[in-house]
Parts: sequence; C-alpha cells; structure tokens
Amino acid sequence: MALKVIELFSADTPNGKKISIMLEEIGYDYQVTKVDLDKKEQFNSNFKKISPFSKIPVIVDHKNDKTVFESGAILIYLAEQSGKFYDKKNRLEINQWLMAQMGYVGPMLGQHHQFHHYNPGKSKFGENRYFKISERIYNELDERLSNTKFMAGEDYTIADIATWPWIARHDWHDIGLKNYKNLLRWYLEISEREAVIKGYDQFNNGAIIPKP
Ligand SMILES: N[C@@H](CCC(=O)N[C@@H](CS)C(=O)NCC(=O)O)C(=O)O
Repeated sequence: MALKVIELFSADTPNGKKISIMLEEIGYDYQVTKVDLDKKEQFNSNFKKISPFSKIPVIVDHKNDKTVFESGAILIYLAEQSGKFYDKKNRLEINQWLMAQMGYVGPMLGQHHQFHHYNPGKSKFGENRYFKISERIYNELDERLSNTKFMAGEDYTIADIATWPWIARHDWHDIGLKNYKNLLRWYLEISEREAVIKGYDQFNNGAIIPKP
C-alpha cells in the first residue's frame, strides 16, 4: 500500500486526537499508526528516533521529508503548511492560548486523570490538588469564552483544536461541564464539526464524542 502524505503516530488520548482532528480539518491525506502505550511501544528504538521523549503524537510528512513531534509544534506546522486556523493577524493571541493549553490546561487535566480516574484512593492530596486545579481551569476557560466565541477570538483556530480534546474527557473530570455555560456552548459547537467527529474516531473503531 502506498504511504499517505502524512503518517500520524498516535494513541487514544487527547494529545493524539488534536492531530487527527487537525488533519481532518485541513483535508490532508493521512494514515494513523497506533503506538500501544500499554505495551510500551513508545520506547521502541525506531519510534525513539522520531520522538526523543518517547511520546505520541508524532507526524512524518512524506511529501516534505519532515518529522515533527510535540502536538503544539505539529499543529503549528500543519497550520503553516495549509494556511488554515492560524491567521497571521491574530497569531499573538492564538499563540498565547495554544501555549496555555500546552503548558497548563493539558498537563494539569492529565494529572487529574491520573489521580481521579485511573488511581482513585491512592493519594488524597493528589486527588484534591488536581481536582481543584481542574475546576479552576474550567472556570478560567468559561470566563474567557464569556468574552469571545473561540479561545483566541472570533475564529476557530489551532488553540481550539488543542484544547477541545481535553474538555472532551469531561466525563472523567466529574466537574460538571453543564454548569459552565460558555465552555459548554463552545464544546457543543465544536463537537458538531464534521472534521472533529471524524478526527475523534482516529482509529475508525466507532469512538463517539462524549455528550455532557
Ligand atoms: N507535550 C506533549 C505531551 C505528549 C504526551 O504526554 N503523550 C503521552 C500520551 S497523551 C504519551 O505518549 N505518553 C507515553 C509516555 O510518556 O511514556 C505533546 O503535547 O505532544
């Protein structure tokens, strides 16, 4: 089988879904290669060559002979290539919300998943700490979205594509997305995009976006 233009190395996680959603949004020809994290495939020496921290996602762009790791860098790369969702005039704003997702929203919600969803009862301190931080993030995003339609302003951008898959794990968070009117409005609007529905199901196994 001929290789598709873009090969995405991914797993069933929010960081992986950011990229399948972006690839759907820009209409690129791509294929997904699963890296089984439970089987520790991320540590295979061949994968380490393209992912120095042994993490998904990574893309290989066969047309331009490039590999890119780190989901934020991949989103920027694809946005620059396609000329979509990263308007030059609004780049300062987009960069701020994208970096906030990369450095704060994702890592903190990720810790909340570890303590609250995967390992409840192991550390009361960890559970409380990341529950409170996650609640704070919901409040902060809700406040932002009370002033703007999307994360970086009036247009849907890579800052939304980076953030949305994390909120799509709301059913693990137990914070109550329904109580955050603006975040809920944003979540539902993006959930209806055809590319998001397709990209969410990156392994074509019938994955459905969780309803609030
Ligand atoms: N900052 C990285 C984080 C990537 C990341 O944490 N990937 C996780 C899955 S969501 C992973 O590959 N974990 C496997 C490991 O760390 O061994 C990005 O956004 O690409």
